[in-house]
Amino acid sequence: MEKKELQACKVRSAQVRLDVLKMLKWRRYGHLGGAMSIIELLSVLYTRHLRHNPKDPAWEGRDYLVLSKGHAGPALYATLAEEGYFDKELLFTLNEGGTCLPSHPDRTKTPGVDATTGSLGQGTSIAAGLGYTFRLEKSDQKVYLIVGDGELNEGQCWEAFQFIASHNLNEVIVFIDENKRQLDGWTEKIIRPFDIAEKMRAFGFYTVRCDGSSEEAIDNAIQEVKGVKDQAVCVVLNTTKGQGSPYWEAVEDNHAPKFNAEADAETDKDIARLEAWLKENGGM
Ligand SMILES: Cc1ncc(C[n+]2csc(CCOP(=O)(O)OP(=O)(O)O)c2C)c(N)n1
Ligand SMILES: [Mg+2]
Repeated sequence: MEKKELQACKVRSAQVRLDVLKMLKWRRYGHLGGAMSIIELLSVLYTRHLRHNPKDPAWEGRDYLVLSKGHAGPALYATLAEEGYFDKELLFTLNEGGTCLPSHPDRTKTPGVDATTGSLGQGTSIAAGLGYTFRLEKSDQKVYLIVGDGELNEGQCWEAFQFIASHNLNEVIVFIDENKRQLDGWTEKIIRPFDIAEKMRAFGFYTVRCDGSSEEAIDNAIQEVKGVKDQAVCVVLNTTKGQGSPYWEAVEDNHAPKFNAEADAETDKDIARLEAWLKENGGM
């Protein structure tokens, strides 16, 4: 990736992280940890890979983004707002009655949302079905599927993965956000995940690992798997729950925290730091 493009991705990540923090602080609670850990991935996908048209969200030739870990909706919404799908002010209606931005994505409510998700596991089957359709239609469209590491506890993921691998369905690119925590703690302590990349390889996937906090590493991983022929592909991202906020990374229960005075003060520090960085880097 050229320096200028990398910088554009980093600016996008900072802007989305800023908006996610502002939204959740305003809302007083929300799925912060798992939203923060996919921001760099979304930045790379939307600025460099996804074929889509914010002016025509229902364009039939588009690539699809399936956020199977639907609780990370705020990160997707902030990204879609940056892309111009809707006005940024709408971010501050998150999860309110009548909003078009429910806490979990709903394809009937939000321009740019391609799949209704939130019941963990189900997005993997949706993506498999979309990918198979593109195969049957001989279309070069792609599905970018984002799955959580705790979500892998759902057996449905493995049924869908087996289908994807069995059909060498690399129309679907599977991303696993290995942030090492799920709803109520460390995945290692709740149900041992073992080596996720090795499990995907055993299922027949060409699998690469990358640093999920580095836009450059993510882009390199995507370029690599896009070059693979006749095999299903997967990228396992090494991330941190709460990524990009020293305070929230350190909070033990950062899955869906409620804001209090301490959280407000610490989040304000993150917001000030991100705003200053964006000013220096031409993002604001
Ligand atoms: C079928 C189903 N069971 C339980 C839940 C409740 N739930 C929401 S998020 C979550 C944890 C998911 O962990 P992970 O995939 O690691 O998410 P992340 O760390 O990215 O936030 C759970 C159990 C759900 N949404 N769907
Ligand atoms: Mg997780």
